[in-house]
Amino acid sequence: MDWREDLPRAAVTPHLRQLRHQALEFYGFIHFTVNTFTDREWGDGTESPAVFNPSELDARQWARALKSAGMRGMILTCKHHDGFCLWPSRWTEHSVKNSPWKNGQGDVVREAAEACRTEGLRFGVYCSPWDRHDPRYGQGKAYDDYFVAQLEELLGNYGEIFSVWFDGACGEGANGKKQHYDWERYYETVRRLQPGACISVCGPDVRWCGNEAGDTREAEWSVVPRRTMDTEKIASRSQQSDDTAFRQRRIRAQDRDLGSREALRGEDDLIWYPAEVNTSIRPGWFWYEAENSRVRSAEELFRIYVRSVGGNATFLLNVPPDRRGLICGEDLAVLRELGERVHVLEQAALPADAVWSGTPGRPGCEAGTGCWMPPDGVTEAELTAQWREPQPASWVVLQEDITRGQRVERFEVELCGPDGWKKAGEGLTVGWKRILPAAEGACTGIRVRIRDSRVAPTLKLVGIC
Ligand code: FUL
Repeated sequence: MDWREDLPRAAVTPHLRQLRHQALEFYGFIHFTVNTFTDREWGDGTESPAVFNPSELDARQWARALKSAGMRGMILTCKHHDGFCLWPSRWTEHSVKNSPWKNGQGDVVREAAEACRTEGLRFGVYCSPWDRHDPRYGQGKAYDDYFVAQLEELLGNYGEIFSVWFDGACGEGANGKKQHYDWERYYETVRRLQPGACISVCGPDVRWCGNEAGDTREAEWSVVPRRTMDTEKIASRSQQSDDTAFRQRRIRAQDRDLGSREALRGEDDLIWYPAEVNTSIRPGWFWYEAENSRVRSAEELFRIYVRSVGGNATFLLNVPPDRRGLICGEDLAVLRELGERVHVLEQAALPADAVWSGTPGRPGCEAGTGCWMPPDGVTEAELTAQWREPQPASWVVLQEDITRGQRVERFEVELCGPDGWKKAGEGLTVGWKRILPAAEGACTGIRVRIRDSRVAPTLKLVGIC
């Protein structure tokens, strides 16, 4: 195929806010609300604010715990489906202001935002469109007005926000209330108040990966057809299981292939819409005493990290505080151990004396300059680095320069060990980052063979650790 046919696909690039979001790689979800005190996953909105009374809430402890795992941000469930607000909203009585916590004078959103700033994390807000408490839900504009007024509080009063997470869940069922959200108005509100924030999941900037278990795709493409983002369908997914048109739609967040050449054939409206993998450290999203013994191991979470961050997605890991308002010891230990492993991966590099050879880069984009890129028309290429002192390699880390789009479609990696060159791994996409296990004791060279690429490939990092 003539490489020029791939130009439009390779020409789709991230917005600056998406690029900054991708660079965060790993950040935490904090699910905390009345559910923490009632042992429910979905509150029904009838909970009394009186149940919300954490005895030792310490958002600094949350921030430190997330940081210890190598996370760079925190997203707080400011309002979950039950409608209870963790900040003293002017627009409802259903909030912390009517709880016994701090005699109604507290503001969890403020404490979390400040803790993030102090600990050097970015802060994001989850605000559920589905609201089971507010009577305006289902009344069209009256609810939209309420929701937008709440967004204005969250986005106007708590400093810089990096993510506004719009959940698509709705369990109203066929005979339940129907609210047709005014998404355009919600998005306009976010852009106006927080132009640097990404609108995630039911939004145009970051795509739900399609499951909540931590599963990832073998090939995760950030360039997908615009119709992948059909908010009305995503938002009502749990209401529409009987909707045949919905089931027959060719593109769903869950589909295995959203962006290969085959998937994009005939699609001429493409967008940059990168994936986020979200899952919980425990079986539930909220804390339950009974699940203290079911915290996932650092090893399992690290595997998800490698496949998500190292598979061109971001990783949002939920860590729910308990009734004290603290993250428990079990979770803290796992996060610390996970952080030690993540830290190793962040050191991936090559020895300073590495000498490059292989397909020459175009002028200004030679190997070793921070971004190698051969001339136009070169879609198969190889790049080799060799050095003197043998270096242990448990992992290989590759990165494309995604400011030039996502290009690599198939690659192989070889390492030069004591017995010469041996294949260490292979893959399809690279994108922001690809992390591959490499069981090579000590090596003196690495070779990346690009077998196929949409227009000339780029590599901004080739590293081992
Ligand atoms: C889902 C919600 O229904 C869960 O309660 C949780 O908040 C999860 C992150 O998203 O859609």
